[in-house]
Amino acid sequence: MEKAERLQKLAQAVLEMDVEGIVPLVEDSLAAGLSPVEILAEGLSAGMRQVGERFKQGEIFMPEVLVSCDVYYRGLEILRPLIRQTGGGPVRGKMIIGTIYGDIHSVGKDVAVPVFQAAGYDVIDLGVDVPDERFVEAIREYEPDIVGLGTYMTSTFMHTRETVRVIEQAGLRDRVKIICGGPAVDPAAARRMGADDASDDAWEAVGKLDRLVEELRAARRSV
Ligand code: B12
Repeated sequence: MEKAERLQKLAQAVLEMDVEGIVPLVEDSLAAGLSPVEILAEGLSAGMRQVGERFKQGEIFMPEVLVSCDVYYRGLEILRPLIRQTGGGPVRGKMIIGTIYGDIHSVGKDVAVPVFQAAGYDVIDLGVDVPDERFVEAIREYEPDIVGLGTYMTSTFMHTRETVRVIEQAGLRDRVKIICGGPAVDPAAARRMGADDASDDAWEAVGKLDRLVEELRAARRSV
């Protein structure tokens, strides 16, 4: 079977809620020589992207989305330790990411993380419902270039303003670029709240991360 065909099958398994089939399919793809990162970013995550689109179009409903989430996580469980072991190529930047305070949605973030890792980012995941102060601590601890805020509801996207304020008060705002992600984000609104950008598509966001890291490095050079 061709690589493209395997990736397509993995995406389809997520979309078609193949709870039983996903584990053998992932194991088979690994045995066939596909890398854990490509299985995740171009197979399973591509499937979750289609799930999100179908839900948006009203073609599928919440119960189906949740079964697809389950299929996605079954695959992710096999791949996560392998991704940690193998690492990637040259690191393009360091990022901390977390679902913002008051928000427990995890799937979008867990789809985005391997896409960013596959693109060469060293990503530290802080989990869900992350208090603003935890972002401050993590900036001090990990010294990232980028802070990724997962905001999956309108109300929690609006919380961005508060998170940015707390980071600013800690005197850390100039050290990082901040990007919001989730289905309800808007780049102009994110900037008005003090962040640098936003994206509702992890694949598109990679270009934004690259640009933000460039800007940050240029600003650091000019100091
Ligand atoms: C699954 C789901 C749930 C699950 C979550 C399971 C889990 N473990 O994550 C459960 C059932 C728990 C849930 C709960 C709730 N949910 Co809900 N949920 C969804 C649903 C159907 C799908 C979300 C999803 O997984 N999408 C697929 C992923 C892959 O897409 P994504 O999140 O957009 O992520 C992509 C990008 O945004 C990007 N990205 C993601 N993160 C990041 C981060 C960064 C930094 C960047 C750059 C990019 C990026 O990458 C991903 C791939 O491109 C959405 C509907 C929707 N269309 O999004 C509603 C939705 C998000 N939920 C909603 C609501 C209101 C709730 C609840 C309040 C209860 C309710 N009424 O349903 C609670 C919230 C509780 C809380 N305090 O958080 C609303 C939010 C409305 C709004 N605009 O405010 C939505 C939009 C549904 C709706 N239309 O009403 N939910």
